[in-house]
Amino acid sequence: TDVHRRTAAVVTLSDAGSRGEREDTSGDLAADILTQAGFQVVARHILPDERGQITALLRKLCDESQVRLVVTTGGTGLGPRDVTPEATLDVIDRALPGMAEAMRMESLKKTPFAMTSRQVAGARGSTLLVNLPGSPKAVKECLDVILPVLPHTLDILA
Ligand code: MTE
Ligand code: CU1
Repeated sequence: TDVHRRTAAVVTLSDAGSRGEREDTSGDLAADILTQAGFQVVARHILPDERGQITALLRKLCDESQVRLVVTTGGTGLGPRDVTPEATLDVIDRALPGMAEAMRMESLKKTPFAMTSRQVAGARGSTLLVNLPGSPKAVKECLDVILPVLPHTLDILA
């Protein structure tokens, strides 16, 4: 695939969502914002908070689908089932801690609860993976922080 096409995947991590018991408002919002920003959202998934299932999907999106950007939402807190950061760390080959810290730092100006997300970011091959917290509000706040730097970051990664 053409590495200069701005393709993205949105992956929602939610036990209830994966059972169809909860509308994927956060995934919808992430996809809308990315589309508005010029990305082509080529994949949408909802998975339960299962580390093995998440790592398998993330690897597939990077290695087979070769999307440029994978955005996850949910599963980043300290809930007993939250494993999104661990699954992401399982698959990335280079961490980008500054991007996760920037999202937390800016978000802290809006809510002290921003400090309770363990969200991480990093690269696998030429795909950038970014965790967002699960609420629509957090999705918007965090994407607002990173959108301005995504084009250049993806150019460097390509
Ligand atoms: N980050 C931003 N920008 N805005 C928010 O409202 N909510 C926090 C935090 N990060 C929040 C945020 C809350 S309340 C929680 S519990 C954690 O993200 C983890 O959320 P998650 O487990 O749904 O990923
Ligand atoms: Cu919370």
